[in-house]
Amino acid sequence: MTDLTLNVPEIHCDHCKMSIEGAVGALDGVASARVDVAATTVAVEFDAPATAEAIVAAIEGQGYEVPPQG
Ligand SMILES: [Cu+2]
Repeated sequence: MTDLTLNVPEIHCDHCKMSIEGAVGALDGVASARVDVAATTVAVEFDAPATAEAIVAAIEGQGYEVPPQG
């Protein structure tokens, strides 16, 4: 299991939380997806076939920019 935490600055409310958790959680291989609205982070636990790239793409697909991390 891989833990990935992404900072997504455009997260600002429970709608963002529901949209992102729904999209990321629907990916095959994702065990859990949790958005912290106050911290603007998305914490994901996943295994193959999910990838970090697919998770970022799912977030971007909901309309949120995922800036370079780190
Ligand atoms: Cu929002």
